Amino acid sequence: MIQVIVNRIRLSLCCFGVIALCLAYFSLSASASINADDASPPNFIVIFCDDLGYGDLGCFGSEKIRTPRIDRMAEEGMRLTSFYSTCSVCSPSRSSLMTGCYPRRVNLHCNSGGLCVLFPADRKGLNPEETTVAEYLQREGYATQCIGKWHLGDQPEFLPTEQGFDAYFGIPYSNDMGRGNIPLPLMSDDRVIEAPVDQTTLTKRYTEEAVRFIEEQKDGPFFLYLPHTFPHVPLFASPEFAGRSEHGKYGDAVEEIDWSTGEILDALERCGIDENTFVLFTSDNGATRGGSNGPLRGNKGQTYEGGMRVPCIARWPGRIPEGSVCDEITGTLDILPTLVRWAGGPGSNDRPIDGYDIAPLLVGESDAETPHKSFCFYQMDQLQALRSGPWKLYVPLDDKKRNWGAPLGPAPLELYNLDADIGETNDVAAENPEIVERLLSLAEEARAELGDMENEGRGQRSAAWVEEATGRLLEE
Ligand SMILES: [Ca+2]
Repeated sequence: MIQVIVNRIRLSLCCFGVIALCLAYFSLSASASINADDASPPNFIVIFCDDLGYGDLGCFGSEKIRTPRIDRMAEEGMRLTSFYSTCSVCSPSRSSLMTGCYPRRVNLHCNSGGLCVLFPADRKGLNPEETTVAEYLQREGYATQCIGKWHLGDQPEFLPTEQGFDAYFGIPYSNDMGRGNIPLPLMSDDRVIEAPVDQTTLTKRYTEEAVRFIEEQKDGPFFLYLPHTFPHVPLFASPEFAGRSEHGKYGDAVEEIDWSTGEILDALERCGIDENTFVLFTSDNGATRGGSNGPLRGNKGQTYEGGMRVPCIARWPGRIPEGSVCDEITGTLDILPTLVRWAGGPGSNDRPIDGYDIAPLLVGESDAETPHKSFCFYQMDQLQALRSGPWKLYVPLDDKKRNWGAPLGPAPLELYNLDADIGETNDVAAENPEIVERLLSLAEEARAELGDMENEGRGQRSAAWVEEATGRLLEE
């Protein structure tokens, strides 16, 4: 009984009876002790697609894209149908997966020039003083590897090997960011090994690296973070997949990711570690118009559901109930506290975070509910919406921001019941004044903690900047 958990950390920082909205210490529940009988802590694999939409997998309703391996993964595990990324674009979303915090808390909601993502040779990056999920797991003796697209800073100080990963293989930012004088680099740890990278074989090479890592580390414990390059544009696939999908190049890229997922699951079985490995498959934000967000409104780049609610599948044979569905509010914020607790890590975090341990939901405890009293939807520095239970409120705005181009002008208050109206088509604000009032007060709590526009929140921390940034180039 190595990991019997006895203490319970309060979920929120309470002051004068006011429950802070977003400030969470690792919550610890009885179910966190589910691996109490195991001699070794579990392995973790997080497969993180880039711009994969809510409707782009067979098990989430796609009729065009064939994803038999991911569909089988869902049959063997759980589909999480109200799982959110914290932003509709890459860098902010990834900052949350790594830190368990909303992007504004760690100041990754915009780049050094106020744009919505980091760019090559950006002076800004994820502050090395933040404790990433990989760093927590390293402390617990995990082997850690990042394979794929990083996008949390390309300066040497910000690379994965400085943020808790023993090794790194991948591209440091988006695959459309290759420039004439800085061709898109493929990196091994902190060195460029190919530039421009041959993107057609990226998914295949990521998969080979992942399988090699699993085989080498099969005695565990390990943490594999696999942030795929696709289906972000421009789209590429290996010759074996190019031209195969009914859904064009987009479908080809997703079907190769499906193959990749199967290779990884097969490797777990081959190594005899299937039942001691938790695998999570999800996306960093919703699809562009090239993909599908299923029944959801909007696309990547928006705070509508289609921009931030993402497909998610969790699998851990013997622990996560087969063929189950969880529609409670969960998200990338929760990955860090959940994995760290399962690893037997500390019951409190180094700094305040916004995520919660969602183990009770994942193992299918019958009375488990979302620990999120509310969930915030920010567009860069602007709080635009908030969900609590089935209700999603768009706060009234003088000038609604978007990622690119001029703001959209005034936006009215709107309220949707997502249980009855997942497509956000029927504004029910007028009929529900008390709910509007309650969600507006939750928005005030979020603003006080995380800030809004030029107003700083009391819980915000700093990103990190270098004096002078350089591009990642092949060494001559
Ligand atoms: Ca993305």
